[in-house]
Amino acid sequence: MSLQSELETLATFSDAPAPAVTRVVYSEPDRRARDYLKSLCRNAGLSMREDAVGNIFARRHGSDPTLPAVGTGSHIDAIPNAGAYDGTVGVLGGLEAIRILQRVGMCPRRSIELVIFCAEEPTRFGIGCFGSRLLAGALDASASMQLRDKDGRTLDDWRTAAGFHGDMAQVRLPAGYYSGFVELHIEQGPLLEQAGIPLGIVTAIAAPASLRLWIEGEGGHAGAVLMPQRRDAFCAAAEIVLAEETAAKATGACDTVATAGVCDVFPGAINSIPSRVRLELDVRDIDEARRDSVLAAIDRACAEVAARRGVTVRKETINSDPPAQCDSLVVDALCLAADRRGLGFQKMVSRAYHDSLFMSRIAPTAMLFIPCRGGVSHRPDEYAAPEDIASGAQVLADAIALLADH
Ligand code: HGY
Ligand code: MN
Ligand code: MN
Repeated sequence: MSLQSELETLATFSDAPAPAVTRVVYSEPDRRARDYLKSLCRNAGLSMREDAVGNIFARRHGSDPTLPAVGTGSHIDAIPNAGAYDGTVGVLGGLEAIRILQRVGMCPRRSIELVIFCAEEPTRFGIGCFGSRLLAGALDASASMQLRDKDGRTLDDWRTAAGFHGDMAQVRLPAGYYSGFVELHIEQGPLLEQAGIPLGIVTAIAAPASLRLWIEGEGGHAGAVLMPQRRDAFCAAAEIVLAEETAAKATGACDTVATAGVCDVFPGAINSIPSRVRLELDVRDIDEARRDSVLAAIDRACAEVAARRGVTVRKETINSDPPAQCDSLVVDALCLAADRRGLGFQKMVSRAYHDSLFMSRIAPTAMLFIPCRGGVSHRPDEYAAPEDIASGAQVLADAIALLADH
């Protein structure tokens, strides 16, 4: 079966009708996708393990098992109504890279390990990358047990129902576990396609932050309450969202981005004044201080709007992470590998976050991007061309071979 057909098969494990893909962690499609990938890894002769939260490790042993391995991998979970390539290109491309090296009879000194990270997307528990955060020690095991979905069901409950048991404190990998880590991923932006360049070598990953705001006003009859008496929670929320957008634009840097992707209005009836709103804001920048200036502007806006409109605003910081600088050894291996294949590349930053953002805390890490059509991602029309995926897997294999004999 070809890499392309494996990607197409993987896309069928979904809670949404094709071409959309919805595959939330610990869902039935997630379980079926895991089983499918484990069968592919088994067929490739890899030895496997799963940790207490569901990260999967598939290893090809090197000639010197005492040496730290070279890691590669990505995620298979997909946000609602997403596409077939986000994450999966790095999982199946990583497996293909291992198979390429097997086919050419390369026996590396270092073992090579494919990692299928559990839950890169924030869909279920509101925080992204909880699998790689736990691996890197960026999320405390006991704190992770308190993560809850929007119905209050805990991560611990979900993971045990999905068949994952064991001590969460054992998930964390020891420092030095990998000598290097490389993630293949679609760019999720338009730059490579616009430049007609087949590969992007990532030198830094943006600093993501996400906030949850609860805004409480006073409900009432949409017809009977006069405007001066109103404390409309949704109007207050709208002003805060616009203040977030204004602050992001005001930095003058294209790398500062922000949005409000979640907005729950209560009671949600056309003729009832909103008494309560839950907002979730996402703010990012490659420069942490600039990102934090937007967070500070949001705080000021919350205080000003609350005072003027007579509402209360409660804030929870879901995450506020530093950016990652990729490692020059791994970046150079990717540049050399691309050069040897005669493939053009450009160095670039990643504005999307990835599991590599956390793997970079415990291993020298870099990423390899391939173009995606129109820069589209997190949509059913997300698409990467088979030849770009194949080039990505080949250069990934070559870079891993360099790192595995280093
Ligand atoms: O949101 C992100 O950057 C990633 O796709 N989860
Ligand atoms: Mn994504
Ligand atoms: Mn992704």
